[in-house]
Amino acid sequence: QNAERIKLKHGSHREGKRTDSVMQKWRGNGLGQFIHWGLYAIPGGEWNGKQYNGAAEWIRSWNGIPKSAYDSLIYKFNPINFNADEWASIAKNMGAKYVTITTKHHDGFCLWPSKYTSYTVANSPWKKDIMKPLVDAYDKAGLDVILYFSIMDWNHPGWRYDIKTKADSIAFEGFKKFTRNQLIELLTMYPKAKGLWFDGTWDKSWVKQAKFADELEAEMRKLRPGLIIGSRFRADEYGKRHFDSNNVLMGDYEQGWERKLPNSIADVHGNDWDCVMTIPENQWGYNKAWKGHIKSSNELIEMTAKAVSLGGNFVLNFGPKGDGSIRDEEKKLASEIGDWMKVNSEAIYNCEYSGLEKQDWGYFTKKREKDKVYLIIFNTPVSGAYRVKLPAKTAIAKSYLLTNPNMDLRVEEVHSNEYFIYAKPTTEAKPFVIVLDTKKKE
Ligand code: FHN
Repeated sequence: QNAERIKLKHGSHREGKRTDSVMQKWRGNGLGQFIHWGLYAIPGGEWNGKQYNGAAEWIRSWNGIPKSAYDSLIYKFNPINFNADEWASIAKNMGAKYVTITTKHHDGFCLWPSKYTSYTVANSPWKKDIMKPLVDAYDKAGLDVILYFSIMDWNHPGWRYDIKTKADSIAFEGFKKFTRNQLIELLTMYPKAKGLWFDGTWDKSWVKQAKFADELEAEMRKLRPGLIIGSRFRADEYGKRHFDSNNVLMGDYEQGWERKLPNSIADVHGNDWDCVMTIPENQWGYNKAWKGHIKSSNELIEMTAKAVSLGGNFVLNFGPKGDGSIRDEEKKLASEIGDWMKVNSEAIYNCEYSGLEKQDWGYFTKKREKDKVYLIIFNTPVSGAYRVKLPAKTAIAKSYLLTNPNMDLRVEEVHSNEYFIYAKPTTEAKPFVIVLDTKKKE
């Protein structure tokens, strides 16, 4: 197979999962929080009384707004209700183990006082750095921080969607230097950050920068050993993104699962991955008027369980308001998820794909390096019997409800290595967990 491989200078530089402790920690996180915050939170999806139909953080791209009027929002950025400790405590109480925060979204506005542009918090009425209190607060709460960074920058004069002329090329060279400077600046100013979550990397201009991006990634990794970078950062010299021309993942984990989840383990090709999810259909930044279906805490818990059952992390997005406060709907969902996590997180943290055949009642997860399997139940069978198939040489040592380890559940072997586990249907409409301790068959 190796002989058929294309020789790549700027493809993947590693095959298989990273095995170091930083990545092991990331892999065991299970649940994360995403924060989209910036100037777009001020209009909140509405301009002069008119609703923008797209995602609120894209409102600058709407014909209904003069670009200069949007850019002037910097003079209105004064989030008097911003409280980094409160944000961190909402995330912690939800059960999140890490957070990904927008340092700069596509509009180019920087939540840190970058010295490479004037379009930052430093020149807003707020004046102060936003990233520092956030990094410190989340770190203090025990959550890892990942910095979101959009390569695409609508505010920078050198940004191009494609490079077609000499003038484009000169402008874009300036933009590349600026991008490098900002990234090194972020890593230097916030050394506690564990990784970078890149976005806005799909345009031809950036896809053509295989060598530059590859070298920049190496420089960042050298500066911060252990740094986690997903598959959205760079393309190979043939313009292939996420997976290189030999189909090998580029980066430490697959970043393609946006607002969707894989359905089977085959979909994730043995790689680490995260799924980033919005609460309404597709709104990341604050939108005053959430429309359409708003996900319930049960749906979000199910997505978390499904992600972990297939070896990924689930990252739930929050879009704080322009004044810095978090909307009540998000706080309520976070606390409901947190209530569930407080009882059941043993089946989420440091868990992995179980290797067992999926059953109709819900999702299996398995404790890493242990013979402990969890059944996270979302659909209760009327019979009260939960079907489990185990590999030929494995038997059940003990089976119990996570909330009641002292009471064994009745187990019946209905076929060879196929079991029914009997648990009382719960009267409460909440997902619950059955634990199986397994052992090798004599
Ligand atoms: O365009 C952005 C969008 O606003 C949001 O930031 C999401 C988050 O994954 N990423 C981009 C779309 O892929």
